[in-house]
Amino acid sequence: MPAKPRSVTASFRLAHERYATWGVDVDRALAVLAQFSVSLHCWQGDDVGGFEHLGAPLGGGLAVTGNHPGQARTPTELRADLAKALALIPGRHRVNLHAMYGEFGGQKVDRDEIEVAHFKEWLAWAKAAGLGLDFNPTCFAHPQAVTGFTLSHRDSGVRNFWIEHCRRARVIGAALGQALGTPCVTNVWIPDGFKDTPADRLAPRERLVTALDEVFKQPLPDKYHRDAVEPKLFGLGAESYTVGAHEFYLGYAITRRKLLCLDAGHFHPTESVADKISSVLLYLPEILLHVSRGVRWDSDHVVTFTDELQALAREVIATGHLDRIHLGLDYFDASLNRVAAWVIGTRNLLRALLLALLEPPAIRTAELTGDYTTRLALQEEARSLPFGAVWDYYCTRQNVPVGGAWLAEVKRYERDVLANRR
Ligand code: RNT
Ligand code: ZN
Repeated sequence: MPAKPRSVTASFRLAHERYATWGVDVDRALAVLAQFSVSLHCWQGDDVGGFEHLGAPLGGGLAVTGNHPGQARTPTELRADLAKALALIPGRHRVNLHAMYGEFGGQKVDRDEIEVAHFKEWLAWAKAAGLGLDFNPTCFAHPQAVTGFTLSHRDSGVRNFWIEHCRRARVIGAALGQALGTPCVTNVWIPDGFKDTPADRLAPRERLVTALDEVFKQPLPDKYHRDAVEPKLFGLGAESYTVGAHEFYLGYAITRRKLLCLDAGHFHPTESVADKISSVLLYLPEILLHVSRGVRWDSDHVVTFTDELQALAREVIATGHLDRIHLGLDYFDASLNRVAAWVIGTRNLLRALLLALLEPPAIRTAELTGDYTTRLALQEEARSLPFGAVWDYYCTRQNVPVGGAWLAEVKRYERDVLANRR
C-alpha cells in the first residue's frame, strides 16, 4: 500500500502537465489548500463523553453507537489521540472543544461556574502545538437539560442557568482566542424541541431570542472571538419541532451579526446545504460549516467523499470568500477506531477542497457564454482528471503519509496505546 516517493513525484509531474492543458494552476491550488484550517471536533475521541462525570445521559437527540475499544478516558489521552490524528493530516489545523471537556481537578464545577482556568491545560497544549482552538457551550448531558429544553425552557430558573453557562463559554472562547492569537469561534447549539406536535410554536422561540440576547450581551473583541449559532431540522426525541430551526437562526444571525453555522446533517436530505452558502454569505459577514454526513435519522456519520461533500467544498471555493468561511467537523462514531475517524473525515474534506481548487476554469467560462452543453461536458470530463496524484504529492510535501499508509500508523497506535485502555 505505501506509495514509492519516486512514483508520487512522477505521477504528480504528469498530472501537473495534464492540468496545465486545462488551464489549471496546480501550484496555486496547493498553496491555497495549505491555508485552510479545519477545526477537529474533540468529541469524536471519547463519544461525546467529556470530563465532568455527571452520570447524566447524553440526551439532546445526540446518540453515539458502537463499542470499539480505546476511547479516550482522560484529557491526556484525548490530547494524545488528537495529536496522533493531526500528525496524519496534511496542513495546520484547529481543535474544537466543548465546555464539558474542562479539567476540574476532581472538584464539582457546574456548567454555570466554568472559567478559562479549567481549560488551561488545553490552552498550553494548543499553544505548544501551534493549534487554534474553538469552543462550544455544552447544553446537553446535564441534569438541567433532561427535559429537552435549555435556553428556551418555560422555567426562568432553568433558562438562567443555561444563559449563564453560554455567557461563560463565550468569555472562555475569547480568552482562548486572545492567548493563541487567532479568533476562537464559539458556537451555540441547543437541543430544545418537542417529540410531538406543539400547541405553541411561538412562545419557546420568543424565549430563545430573549435568552440569546442575554447570552450575547457582553461585547467581545472580533480580534479574538466570533459567535456562531447552529440551527437543526430535528433531533431524536425532538422530531416534531425544533425551537432553533433554520429560519429562526438565519433571522437571528442576520439581525445580530452572528455567524450562522450550517451543519451538513441538519437539513432535509433532499436539500442542498452546498447551495445555501452563496445565499447566506450575501447577508452575513462570516459563516461556520459543520461538515458531517447524515444517514437516515442520524446527522453525524464520519465524513466520506460523497457528492454532497464535493458540492459543499466546491461552493466554499467557488464563492471566492475563503476567509469568511470557517470549517469544522462534526460527527461521532464509536463503532470504529476513533483516531481513524478523524483522519478519514478530515482528509476527505481537504481532498474535496483540493478537487474544487483544481476545477478547470473553462467550466465557468462556458456558463458565462451561455454554452451549457460545454459546461456539462467539461464538468463530467473533469471528474477523471488525475487529482489523486496531486493529493498524494501534497501529502508528501506536508510530511504526512501518502495514500492508505496512515492506516498502518493508526493500527500500530491501536495496538500499542488504545488496546491498553480497559
Ligand atoms: C448537534 C449539533 C452540535 C453537536 C456538537 C456536539 O446536532 O450538530 O453541533 O453535534 O455540538
Ligand atoms: Zn453540528
